[in-house]
Amino acid sequence: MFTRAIVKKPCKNIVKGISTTGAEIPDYEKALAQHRDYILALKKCGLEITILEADENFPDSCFIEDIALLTPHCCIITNPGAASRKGEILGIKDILGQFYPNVEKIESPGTLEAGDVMMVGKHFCIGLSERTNKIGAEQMISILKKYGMSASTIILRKVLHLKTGLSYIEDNNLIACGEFLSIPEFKKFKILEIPETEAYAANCVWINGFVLIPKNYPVSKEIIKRAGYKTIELDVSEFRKLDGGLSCLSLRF
Ligand code: CIR
Repeated sequence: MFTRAIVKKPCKNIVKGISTTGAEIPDYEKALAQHRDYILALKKCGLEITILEADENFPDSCFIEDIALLTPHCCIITNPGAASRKGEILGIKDILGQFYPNVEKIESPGTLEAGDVMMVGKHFCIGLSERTNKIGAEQMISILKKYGMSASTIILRKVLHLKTGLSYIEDNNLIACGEFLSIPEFKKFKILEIPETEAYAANCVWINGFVLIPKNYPVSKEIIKRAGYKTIELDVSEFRKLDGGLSCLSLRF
């Protein structure tokens, strides 16, 4: 169960955020409204929310998931691989320190973005990506071990972050799409396969029995409902324009 979440409001400079396609610029006002609805959904799932103010210095800073990993036993501030995102961690130590007695840190030359980390109980899968390197993953593994947890790595081929194409929704159910469908390590899970045409919906979030899913992905919604979950649909079109999904918008713990 989760009891809390931390979110960060989108800033006006979100229009300058990193995008692999660059095809569409997010609409700031719309992003703000979508972010407000996201917060309401987290509240509906029973979470108490800490809302951080927007920071115009960091266009991608609303994707707060990437800058820390919050576990039941410790929290770890990351070292984002994207140059424009490295400074997003400034100030986060004081905030996390309000909730965690020990705050750990990934150090250069290690890089890691927590969108590449998926929690499965006491085990963590870490994606090696353009943002998360081997040194960063090794640092993360040894910190987790120190607190009685374990981790393993998976090499990403196509997607930005591990959780772009993968979401663990508890009870041995793993939502997966594309390159993650054939990974031997995941054979032990019940795989809920998201079709390539709805790949964006593979990034969803389990919170206390609810699954937050992006709006307008009917096949995925049906698959998740049939697996026994209550779903909450959210429009995150403006964040999608920057390759961001539902999980990226909060730190849940
Ligand atoms: C970036 O490229 O870093 C942002 N535009 C999107 C980050 C999305 N975060 C995530 O998937 N965990």
